[in-house]
Amino acid sequence: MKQIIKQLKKSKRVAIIAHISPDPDCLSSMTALSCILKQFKKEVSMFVDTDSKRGIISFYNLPKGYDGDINPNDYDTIVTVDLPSVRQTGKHYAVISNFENVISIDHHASRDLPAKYAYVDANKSSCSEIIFDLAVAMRAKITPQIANYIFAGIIGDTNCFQNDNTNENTFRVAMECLKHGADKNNIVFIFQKHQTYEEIALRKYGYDNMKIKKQVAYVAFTKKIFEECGVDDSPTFVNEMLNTADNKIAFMVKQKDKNTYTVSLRSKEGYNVARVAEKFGGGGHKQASGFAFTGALIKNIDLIYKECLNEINQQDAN
Ligand SMILES: [Mn+2]
Repeated sequence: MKQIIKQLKKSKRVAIIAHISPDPDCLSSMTALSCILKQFKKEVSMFVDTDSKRGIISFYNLPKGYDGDINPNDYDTIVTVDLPSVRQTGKHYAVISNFENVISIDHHASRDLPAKYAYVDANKSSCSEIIFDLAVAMRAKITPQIANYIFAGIIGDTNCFQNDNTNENTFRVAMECLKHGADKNNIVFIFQKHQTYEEIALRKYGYDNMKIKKQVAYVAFTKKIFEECGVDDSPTFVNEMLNTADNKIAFMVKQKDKNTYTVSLRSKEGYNVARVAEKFGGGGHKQASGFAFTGALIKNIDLIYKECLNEINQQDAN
């Protein structure tokens, strides 16, 4: 942490990069860190490779150009937040991999992103939780805006303090955020209770089309379905698919392009979906993981289903 702070203090022009399919944690980490660095008179730009304009991204009021390209000559330091893998850098991969001074701040245990300096703490619920400790260590002023961002990131990655990653430190940082002016009710409303009718339409499609076979639940959303419902993404639906007494593993497939799809997996404790994702070139946490594939949808769903069932059968046999 000390070395990261030393490097950040030395920097003058900083680009902060979040991951593709941005979630509250990466957007919160990025925006909170930007506020912190600006207190130290740094020039800061933020970047995330996304087409999404609707949904949570609008909460952050990102300055213009966030979805553009990075000119590496404009910066002396690049900071990646909540970004474990090269695949999740999107179009910024070439810039990051050729840049000398990359700092990574992250909470994912398995990582393949190259960085000169990395601060990784897999015991933290969220990258936002780490950014809070960084702010304190840098003696930054925790403004209500920073407190709001950090609180929102924690709410996102813990699913409102419900996920297994929620621990004592998570509650400590959340408490500090409230002390420093985070608007709890508003954040919980925006991030947990703010469904649009379009999102409800997608959710309805999800429930209508979800298959459950031998305690594995799965569903696929094609681009056509997203367009028909009028939404860009459905990041949390896969969590709901596990909110039943009996489902042990759930996965959700989303079409990105003609033949490319991303897969999000979730499991109940005792079942390891990181192991399933790794078989398809992905990774993540035991209870939450993901990967991408190119090819035929039905055939791949069948392969993924079989691996999930295999994981359940192996664990249940032990
Ligand atoms: Mn995260």
